[in-house]
Amino acid sequence: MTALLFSIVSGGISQINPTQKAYARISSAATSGCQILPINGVTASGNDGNLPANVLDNNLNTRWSNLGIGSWIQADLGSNMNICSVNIAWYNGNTRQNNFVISVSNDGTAFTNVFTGKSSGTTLSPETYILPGGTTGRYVRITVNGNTLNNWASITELSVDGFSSSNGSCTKLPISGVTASGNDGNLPANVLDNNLNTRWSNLGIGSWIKR
Ligand SMILES: [Ca+2]
Ligand SMILES: [Ca+2]
Repeated sequence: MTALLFSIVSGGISQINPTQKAYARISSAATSGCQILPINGVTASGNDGNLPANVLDNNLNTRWSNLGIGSWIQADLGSNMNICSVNIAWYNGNTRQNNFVISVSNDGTAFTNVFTGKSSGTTLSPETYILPGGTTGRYVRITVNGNTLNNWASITELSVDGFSSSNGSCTKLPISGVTASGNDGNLPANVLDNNLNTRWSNLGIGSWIKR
């Protein structure tokens, strides 16, 4: 299921001021039960003393930093997850734009790029980057290819939205057998025979059937 998100970017739309714009985007994040996923830990290609774990402390005043094009930090979700979006708060995010790539991996070795773009350059708050529908992985890596001022990679907070694969698709579970408090000859197993013309029956308040 998808949702159409419609946003007014600046002010309203009017014939008086037709230059104001609106945009729409398709998002699966709004309806698929995406939520913040637990992150087991983070590792990075390096740091300058501002440690990777600083992106998980819910504090915009602490950061991970590393100097150099291609610096990366990656989150371990513990197991394969369906990933909806990645939220990144950038250090000095209101004064410079970062060039970056988001990639995902099942094994921590082979990564697939799922997002390439720039940060807005307008905010210190987390920005949400929506990934293509069907993105799955255990490891989420952000590779920073410099910013508009220098080649530092600096992120203050990182989180990942998604849902576990087991919640994503419900399947019918096998039932090996059923028992009941009693029956009148219409046996409990009749509820498992895919035949609407057979039934389990028992007389009495509190009659029960269980698997
Ligand atoms: Ca922080
Ligand atoms: Ca039946």
